[in-house]
Amino acid sequence: MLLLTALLVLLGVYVLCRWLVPQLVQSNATLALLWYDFLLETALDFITRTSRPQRLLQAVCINAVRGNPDSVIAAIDHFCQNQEWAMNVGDEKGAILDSVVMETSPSTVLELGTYCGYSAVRIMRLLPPATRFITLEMNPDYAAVARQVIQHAGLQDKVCLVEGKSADLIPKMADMFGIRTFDFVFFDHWKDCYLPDIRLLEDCGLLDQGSVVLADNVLCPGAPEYLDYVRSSLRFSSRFYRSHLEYTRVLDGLERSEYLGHRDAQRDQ
Ligand code: 72W
Ligand code: MG
Repeated sequence: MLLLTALLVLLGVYVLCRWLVPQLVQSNATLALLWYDFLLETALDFITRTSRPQRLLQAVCINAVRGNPDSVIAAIDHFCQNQEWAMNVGDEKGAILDSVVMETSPSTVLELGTYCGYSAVRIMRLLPPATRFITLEMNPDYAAVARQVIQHAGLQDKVCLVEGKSADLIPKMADMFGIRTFDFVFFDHWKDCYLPDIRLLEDCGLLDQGSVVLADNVLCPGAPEYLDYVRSSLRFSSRFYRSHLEYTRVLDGLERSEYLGHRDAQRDQ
């Protein structure tokens, strides 16, 4: 009897965690954040003694074909749809990212916030080997996972992953890599760093006329000061791509801001 009760309770908890709560939090950003990024992640980290990026890497190693970037992307999306949500740009916004990358056809690319390497793989699979791609990640554990994800996709020779904070590394780009300007920059790190970092890129002269900055999550979690800045600055031409928060129905989107270059009259903008 006791055993039966215990089994029923366990089954109830499983159904709740696996289907009911995920359905309920699908459309509410705050609930989703609380559930996925706090409760579920803390519980699974504790139970499995691994981190979410490590579990994601495990799914890649099991399900993706070595040397096949598309299969790595599919394995991560499948893991995040069916096992655990994670903050990759995801398939829906990923398709917009793909199209902006292809229309820009950059020869130098900078990414801020590698996380597990999903967007790095996504971007680099579209570009020729000669493209310079630099991605910055401040968390050494995430960087280690991303290196293995990128290696699994066979893109390790095309991607340069640098560990450290964007504010420390951006000013060193010219010295470290001999790069003058970036044709394409993808922002997907802490949202309150978007504004200081786009200003830093400008101040360091790393944006050229026609350079495109694409920013994830401008609605959810949101980057309001950044949006105000790029939308009101005369040095940028900015447009919004409406989409949804990765693996959910919560409204989110990407902001594409093209740098129009310095103009003397706008010096004080
Ligand atoms: C950091 C986010 C951060 C990590 C990644 C999304 C170098 C969401 C979100 C999101 C690394 C840096 C963080 C700096 N690396 N990193 C860095 N700042 O980048 C959240 C949601 C969805 N320099 O917070 O180690 N991203 C990314 C979560 C939405 O690897 O991107 O797509 C919800 C839960 C709803 F419910 C931060 C500068 C110091
Ligand atoms: Mg993001």
